[in-house]
Amino acid sequence: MKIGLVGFAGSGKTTVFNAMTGMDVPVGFGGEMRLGIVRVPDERIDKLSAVFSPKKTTYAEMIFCDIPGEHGAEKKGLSPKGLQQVRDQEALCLVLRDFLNPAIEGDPDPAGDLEVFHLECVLADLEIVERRLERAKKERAEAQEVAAFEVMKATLEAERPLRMLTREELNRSYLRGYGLLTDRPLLVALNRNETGAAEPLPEGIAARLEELNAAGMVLSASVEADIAGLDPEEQAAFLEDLGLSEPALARFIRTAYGLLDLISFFTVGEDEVRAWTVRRGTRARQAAGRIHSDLERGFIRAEVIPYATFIELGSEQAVKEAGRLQVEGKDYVVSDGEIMHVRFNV
Ligand SMILES: Nc1nc2c(ncn2[C@@H]2O[C@H](COP(=O)(O)OP(=O)(O)OP(=O)(O)O)[C@@H](O)[C@H]2O)c(=O)[nH]1
Ligand SMILES: [Mg+2]
Repeated sequence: MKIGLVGFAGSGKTTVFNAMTGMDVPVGFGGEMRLGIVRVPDERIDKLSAVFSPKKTTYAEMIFCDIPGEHGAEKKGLSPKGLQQVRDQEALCLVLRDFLNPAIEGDPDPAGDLEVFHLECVLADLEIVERRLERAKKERAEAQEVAAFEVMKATLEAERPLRMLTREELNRSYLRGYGLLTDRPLLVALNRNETGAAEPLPEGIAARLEELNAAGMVLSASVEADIAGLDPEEQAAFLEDLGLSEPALARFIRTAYGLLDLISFFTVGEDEVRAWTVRRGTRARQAAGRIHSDLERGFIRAEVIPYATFIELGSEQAVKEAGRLQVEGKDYVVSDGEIMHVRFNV
């Protein structure tokens, strides 16, 4: 999954990025867009790896993309280049500044920034949708496509994001390829000083996020930067002092998984224990395709063991002997935490 950190200049995106990825990109001024890969912590993989002692243990990954804000602009906002970079992301994390930044005039105004960002995305989408609608009409495109763009236009004109529309209201196959911004899943991270790090989201912002169908969380990029170099015990003590139970990365990943409706399944063996990420509702054959296209093409069946069953019985052999190995066909819907062996023939 590719998640883009967006927001206005000086909101703390690069600081968040460094803390999450362990990289050391200079902060305090825009710079270039950067990519960083983060390992998704998963205790289940730790345990499976302890059982199998594989040559290789592979966790799921999340790709963070740090997109610099617009500097020196009259109004705060995203640059055309920034907008283009945002279009390439699967999901967006909007970092809102809720701390005093000496380089930026005035008090922080996260609620105001949220509105500016939202409106900017709405207008950028509206421009594309209006243009496409005009052309569709001129070219006498099929009625359903015209109708879909009419729905999008009306939604955006009401300043509502496209992600609010249900599958019944909007056939998203028409919108593929346009990179519309307000259809992206949105996670808003309110970036605070350490004093506010354990406080919840202000009610006004929480309510607004619900309206926008977006998820939210509070973090303190400076706290995360401070704990990044500590060992786990020191980290825990530091966080506890601030009233926090875990680093922001863990919360961030959970929130993002929920937002994107992602689950993990596992493959195990002496060679490798590995986590794979798919959308909830993915069927066994498609899931097999994540591992290798041959497994999808030549799919015969999947042998499935829920993680809890494996832990309860302790080995694959014990699961088989207890008659608890599930043998499933191509249309079986994979659940979070299932261990899968795909039988295939190409
Ligand atoms: N006090 C405090 N300062 C922070 C926090 N997060 C970031 N900063 C500071 O704010 C300044 C800007 O941070 P950056 O991470 O560079 O901000 P950015 O969003 O990447 O900015 P651009 O890339 O220029 O758009 C730096 O001096 C950071 O040290 C925070 O949580 N608390
Ligand atoms: Mg930056």
